[in-house]
Amino acid sequence: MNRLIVVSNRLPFALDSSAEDLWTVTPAAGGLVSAIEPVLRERGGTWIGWPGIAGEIPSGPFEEATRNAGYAVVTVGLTEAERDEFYYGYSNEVIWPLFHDLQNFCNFEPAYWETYKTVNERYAEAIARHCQPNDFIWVHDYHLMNVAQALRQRSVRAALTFFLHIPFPPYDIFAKLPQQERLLRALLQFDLLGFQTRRDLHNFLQCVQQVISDAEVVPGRGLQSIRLGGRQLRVGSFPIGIDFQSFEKGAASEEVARRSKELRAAFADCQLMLGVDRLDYSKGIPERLRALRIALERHEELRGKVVLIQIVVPSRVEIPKYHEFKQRIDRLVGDINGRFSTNNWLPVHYHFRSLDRSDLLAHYRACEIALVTPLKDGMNLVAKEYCACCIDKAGVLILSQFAGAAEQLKRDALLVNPYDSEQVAETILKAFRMSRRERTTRMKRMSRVVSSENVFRWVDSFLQAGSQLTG
Ligand code: ADQ
Repeated sequence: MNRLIVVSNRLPFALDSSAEDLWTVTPAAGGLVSAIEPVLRERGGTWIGWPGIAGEIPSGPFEEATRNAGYAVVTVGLTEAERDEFYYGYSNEVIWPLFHDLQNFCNFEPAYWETYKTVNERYAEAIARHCQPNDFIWVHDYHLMNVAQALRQRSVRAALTFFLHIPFPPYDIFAKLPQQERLLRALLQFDLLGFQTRRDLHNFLQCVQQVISDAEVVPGRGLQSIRLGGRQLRVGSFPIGIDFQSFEKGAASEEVARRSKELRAAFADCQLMLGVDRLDYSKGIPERLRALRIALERHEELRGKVVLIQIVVPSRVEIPKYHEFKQRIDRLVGDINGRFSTNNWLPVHYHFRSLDRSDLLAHYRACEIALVTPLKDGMNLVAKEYCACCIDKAGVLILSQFAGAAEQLKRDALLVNPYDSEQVAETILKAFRMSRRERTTRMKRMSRVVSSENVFRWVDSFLQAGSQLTG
């Protein structure tokens, strides 16, 4: 088995300083980390990334905190200017909005691209320093699309693979990117490219055919191939999943059961609807609130009978656009509550903070309806986590047709166009009225899909596809 080198913008450990010379290192605990860590430990390997703080990285605290990780941890440093232009700039003001079809949010500042390349080269240097010829190198996400190009220039021969966690846009949108050809050619330097859904794969192939005239797409049954300049690379879709058992077990625990019961008791006689999102314009939060406002205006039977618990996790708040965006949400919540609340009923309960895991699970377990309505999303794990935590199997999932998760859950979720507030409003009513029997039938089927197409299977299928490269 080849050693695994995982490369992502952020490491699964965050470094922070609470005071001068007082450093803290906090391990991250997402599904991705819990799926990849066991493989890293078993095969031996290295995780390369940025610890999340600009400027010099003190080696002492980091080495100490990661000594027992079971794999090597290699840090890549960024200056403040690089963080601003590579991370906030090209990654989050160009690629993120464009790849979510939100071209009006893009700032195509030319300097961003230069810094993006410089920083990608730094990641490539770190990989080149730590890899051996037979290593399996797995690069993650949109921050690092130029890494293979930089590695090829350094004559690294190991298998280079890449997974894109966010959507890949259709050609009409991608064509706006000033660096469209350079970026595509850079991606084509990988040996395996993985996308979340067939939609993204299709869009990517369409862009290659339009932009790279010397590339030839060779259709295949599972994986497809692209021939270019005497090389052949593979492309495929690999929908990411969650650690289903850990969510289900957590939600069934006594502590979560107690918290969920308390939550339900606080809203007696109401159906609870849940929204859980990072603060991001791609998540469709204002559109969802507008839909709720229409639903309450038009359907009296919902008044006093439904409550939306909207949790917004602070994210990128230091960017002015995000701050303004938060104010839009604040105003909409204020407007809805101002118009419809009564002495004993508040339609929207809004929390702007992160929740600890049991609290998050208790919310998933307690709410009868989940509103997952991003304008576009690579996958959306919240939708899957909700299904795993639905212990009574009677929850209704209202899901955006533009979330990657819709490809797997479209049969039983209530699919909506998040831009169509009237349709979302009617779907809220439909969910509210849905019989217990129908809810259970649908949720049982969705849970089965989420349980079988879990994150461990995702890792296995990607590594399996990659093993064919060298094998
Ligand atoms: P994200 O855009 O971050 O991920 P998502 O897939 O929904 O979106 O994941 C969010 C994660 O944050 C979930 O695992 C959730 O449990 C956690 N979370 C949400 N609210 C929380 C809260 N209040 N407190 C604590 N934790 C909370 C990107 C892409 C997605 C893709 C993933 C994985 O944008 O489309 O699904 O990567 O590939």
